Order: sequence, then C-alpha cells, then structure tokens
Amino acid sequence: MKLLVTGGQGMVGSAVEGKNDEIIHLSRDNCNLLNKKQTHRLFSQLKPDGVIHCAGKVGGIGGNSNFKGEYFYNNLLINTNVIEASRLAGVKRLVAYLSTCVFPDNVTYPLTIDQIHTGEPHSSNYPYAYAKRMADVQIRAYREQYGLNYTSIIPSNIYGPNDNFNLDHGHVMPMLIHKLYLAKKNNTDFTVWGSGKPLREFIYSKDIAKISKWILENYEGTDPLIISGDEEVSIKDLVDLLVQEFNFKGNVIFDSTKPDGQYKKPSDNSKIKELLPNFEYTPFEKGIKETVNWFIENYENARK
Ligand code: GFB
Repeated sequence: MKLLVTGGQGMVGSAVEGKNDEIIHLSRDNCNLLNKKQTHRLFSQLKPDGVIHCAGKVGGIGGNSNFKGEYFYNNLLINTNVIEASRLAGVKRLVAYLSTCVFPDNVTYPLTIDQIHTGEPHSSNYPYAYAKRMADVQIRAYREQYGLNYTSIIPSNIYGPNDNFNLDHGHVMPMLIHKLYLAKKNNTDFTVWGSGKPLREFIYSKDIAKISKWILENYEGTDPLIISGDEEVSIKDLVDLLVQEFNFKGNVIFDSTKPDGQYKKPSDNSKIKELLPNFEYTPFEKGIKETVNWFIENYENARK
C-alpha cells in the first residue's frame, strides 16, 4: 500500500512504519497544508492508496489558551484541505486524528462517541475542539455522499519521542520532562502547573501509530474509534514517576496560579479492545523511560 502520513515528522506521524508498504512521511517543508492548491496538487501527484492524517496545530493547555485563533483557523483549514484533497486524488482509505478534547465539558463518563457533539467543549481548548469536531462532520458527510471509507480516531493524551518539548505550549508530559531536565542540570526547583489532581489517560505514540495503521488497513466500521490507555493517572503520579526516572532530589512546587484544565476525561475504549484483543500496549513506565532517554539523547535537535 502507498501510504501518505501528514505530520510525518511529528510525534505520531514519524512513528508510523510498515515493512511492505511505501510510506511517505509528509512534513511542512514538502507541503503547506493550509494552502489548498498546494495540498490538492501534491495529493493528486502522489495518488496514495491511504492517508493517515496526523498534521495539525497542537499543544497543551498553554498553547490552547494562548493561540485560540490560530488553533481554530489552522486546524479547520488543514483538515478540510486534507480530506477534500484525498477525495479528489482518489484516496481509498483515510484515518484522521481527533482528540478526546472534542467531547463536551459537561459530559457523562466514560466518554463515548455518541456524545461528541452534545455540548460545549472545555473552555481551555474549545477552538481546537470545534475544529476537530468538524473533521468528524466532514468524514461522515463524505461517507454519506461519496461512499468513502474514511474514518477518525480519538486518542487520549499521546506522549513519546519526537514530541514538542516547548516550555510554554507543549503537552504535560514533554513539558515536565524538559523542566525536570533543566532543574536537574541547573540545580533549581521543579515547577508543576496546577494542583496535580487532574487525571489523564496516556497512550504511547508508537502504540497508537501501529493501531492507526491497522485501522486504516482493516477497519470497515463507520464510527470513530476511541484509543486510550486503560489507567487514569493523576498529574501528581506522573510527576512522581518522572522525578524517580530523573533521580531528581530538589524541590517540587505545584504552581496553583496555573490552570488545571479539565479535571478528568476517562474514555470508553471497548470497541478497539474488541477489534484488537491481543494488542500489547507499552507499559507506562517503559514508555516514559524511552521518552526521557530519547529527549536526553536528542536534546540539541528536539523540538523545543
Ligand atoms: O497535556 P495538557 O497540557 O493538556 O495537560 P490537557 C494539562 C494537565 O497537566 C493540566 C497539568 O491539569 C495541567 O495543570 N500540568 C502540570 C501541566 N504541569 C504542566 C506543565 O508543565 N505543562 C502542561 N501543559 N500541563 C489537552 C488539550 O488538554 O489535551 C489539547 O489542551 C489536546 O487540546 C490534548 O486535546 C490531548 O490534557 O488538559
């Protein structure tokens, strides 16, 4: 299969691999996905059989709060262009990445796909969430009008090598790793945002990359699939694991002037478990170790 991965240099895109396939990892240097003409031209030249669409303007609670307009505009345009370019280029199968933040803030737990559009998303990331919801709408509409076998996945908090380790806009895991690295090196305090109480489900980038490729090749259903780890981990527990991994002996400070965001988002991953009952998820401690080691070894060139 000729497979095109958008966001191919990013954390998830770069982890998509396959021995018997031709995989093209697209980066922003190859194509500006905000540009409709460029996107359509490239897709019709390459004519891939399948597309895994990971590209997007993404970040953690800081990025989402500071760049609301950009997150809305960029994601809406990128998704719209990629899905339409795929259709016009005759792409048979497509899997687009959404996020568990598409769900309403006021929701019944666990998160289930019938609740995606039922209310306002959390205030910390509603522009990103609405843009992602529209990808779900576009895919559904294209299935109904054009009969295309396109679908989406809804991952919980992804982490892994090649993430964005920026100290203001990154997600919690890469930011904490980078902050700890500096605190240890400079013998300073380690500051964590918020209360440490919120709960998150983490999933390793290499696991979700494998699963999304499997979905692209095998899934015949129409519904989006939620992909998440089984365990809810508090930010405090994550901090403890990272402190242990770095063997950090300094002060850990919880900065209550910084936001907690959504308190929790446990999700219903029963469908993917049914489809892939034997998939071996990377244990959390192992994934953390690999990510920390990757960051230390690639410090100079890591995105930060
Ligand atoms: O990954 P994160 O920024 O985003 O995690 P969300 C936020 C949680 O970690 C909050 C705490 O409870 C923060 O208070 N936290 C502690 C930190 N220290 C830090 C830190 O140094 N940096 C960061 N970033 N957080 C994102 C959405 O929500 O989840 C995105 O904003 C996306 O749209 C993603 O959907 C999956 O988990 O709150």
